[in-house]
Amino acid sequence: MDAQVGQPLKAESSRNEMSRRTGPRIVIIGAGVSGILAGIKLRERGWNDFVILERAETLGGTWRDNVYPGVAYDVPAHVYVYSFAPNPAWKTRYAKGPDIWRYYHDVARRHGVLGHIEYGKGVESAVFDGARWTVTTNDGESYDADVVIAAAGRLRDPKLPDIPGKETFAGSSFHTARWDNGISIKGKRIGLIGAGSSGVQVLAAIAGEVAHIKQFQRTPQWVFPVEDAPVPWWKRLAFRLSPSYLRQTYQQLLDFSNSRGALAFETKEGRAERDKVCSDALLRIRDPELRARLTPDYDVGCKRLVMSETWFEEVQRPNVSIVSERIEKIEPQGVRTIDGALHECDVLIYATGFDAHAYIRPMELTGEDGITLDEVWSELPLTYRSVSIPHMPNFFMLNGPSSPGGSASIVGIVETQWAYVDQLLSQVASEGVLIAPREDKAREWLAEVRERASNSVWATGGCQSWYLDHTGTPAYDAVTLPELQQSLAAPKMEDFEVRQASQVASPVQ
Ligand code: N01
Repeated sequence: MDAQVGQPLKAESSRNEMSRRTGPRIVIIGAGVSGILAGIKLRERGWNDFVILERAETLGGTWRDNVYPGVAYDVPAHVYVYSFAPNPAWKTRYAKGPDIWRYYHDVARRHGVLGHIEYGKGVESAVFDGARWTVTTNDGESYDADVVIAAAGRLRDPKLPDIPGKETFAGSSFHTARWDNGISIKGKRIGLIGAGSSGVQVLAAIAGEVAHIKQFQRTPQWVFPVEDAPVPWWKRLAFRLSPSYLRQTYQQLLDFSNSRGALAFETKEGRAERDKVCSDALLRIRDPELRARLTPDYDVGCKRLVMSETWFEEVQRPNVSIVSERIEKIEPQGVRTIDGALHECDVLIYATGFDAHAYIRPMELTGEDGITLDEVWSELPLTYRSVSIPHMPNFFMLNGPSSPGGSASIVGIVETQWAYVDQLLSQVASEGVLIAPREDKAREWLAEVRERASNSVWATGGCQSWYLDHTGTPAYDAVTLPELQQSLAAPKMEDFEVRQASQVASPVQ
């Protein structure tokens, strides 16, 4: 009997049962942009024996978690889509968070993925028994699988700063990725810690409705002015009536996005034009003293570039203050800086970013011969081409460690990674094999990635950022999407250990 869609896939199946199934039994971890993609692609293959385990109560990853005022994506909307599901309906040039969430939900629904998702299922462990995986969730449920695909996202776990006294604050406080809509900010005194993309978007969105906002800025960020605008009705109609026009627009934006992504690892001269746009834009800050405090002392692109048009005016409102003094502690009434000043506030917002290096952890992974992920990753998160891990057979990842970074659209990256993983899955299914990368090849590849990234502006630009790992080396591959597509065009099977496992993934009928 086929597995029930949406039901736990935990039965110990016999070889006969497996041969009747439509493809290997697969567990996907996470129902964000990558996990939904994996589900769609498996269904396209006609493989329906999969479940997507999602720890939250709905899908959407980043776009479910980030609902703060002003949340939007700074990659043009018409390219922030799956290549096979263009969207003629975007209302603005840069899509707002809720519209993006609706898009991904809608695509998942149209492609029949919703019924495969089980919610409230935080994966705690995955253990390989020599043939198959057993995946266990936080409610004690177990799922057995021939293949596990981790699509757990990267900027996922909010990072709260280690500031003394946080718990003593008498007002309301929350992280931008855990925005509390039950708390009104209207007319309130706001403390906003952090000046990255989230902090800038929040400030620009709420400055007009609060009594006062103090943004605690440890390091200024370069802000690239990008102007948002509504997509006029006639253009949306044209997109709807002409799929080729919509496709052409997608392609043009993709080319633009690729060239922008590449700026992170171009020479300083190559980046000069963008640097000038950013420094010229700062001249819009009229008060020279404020302008000086908002001017970074590192290279543009070293930290993830912040993009906004409205911020330049909003930050100059009389009810906005930029506080550059270091925070000493948090007290019941507000934030105390090291100059002794107490900045009183009613609501404290942490726009302090994410733990960008957790990857699939805290999930515990035990692979062949009892080798754990902690052992394989004891020095660095060792992967082969970001999609597979030595000693972890038939375990694949999307947007895993060392995936390309920068400002490029993540969708193109995960689609490219999927096309590669898909080729390995074909072999798993047709030959009933276990596939894991060779450790020496993974080490070689990771060394190449780190060498490449060490020449990028992330490493040489003179700043600290979440791009850097604990060794101070960028944890992202400095390649463009076309380069990634080329390198992942076809797996080099000699870089993998492929062995038969008679109990595993019997050839698909
Ligand atoms: O987080 P961040 P984010 N005391 O890590 C400060 C994506 N994103 O949520 O720079 C005081 O960039 C920290 O200061 P410093 C995008 O990829 C995209 O804003 O470390 N300050 C910094 O200012 C982005 O890059 C969109 O000195 C402290 C801030 O907190 C990524 O998410 C929108 C502190 C953290 O900035 C993360 O952005 C939003 C402390 N103890 C997010 N600790 C798009 O539109 C930290 N900070 C695409």
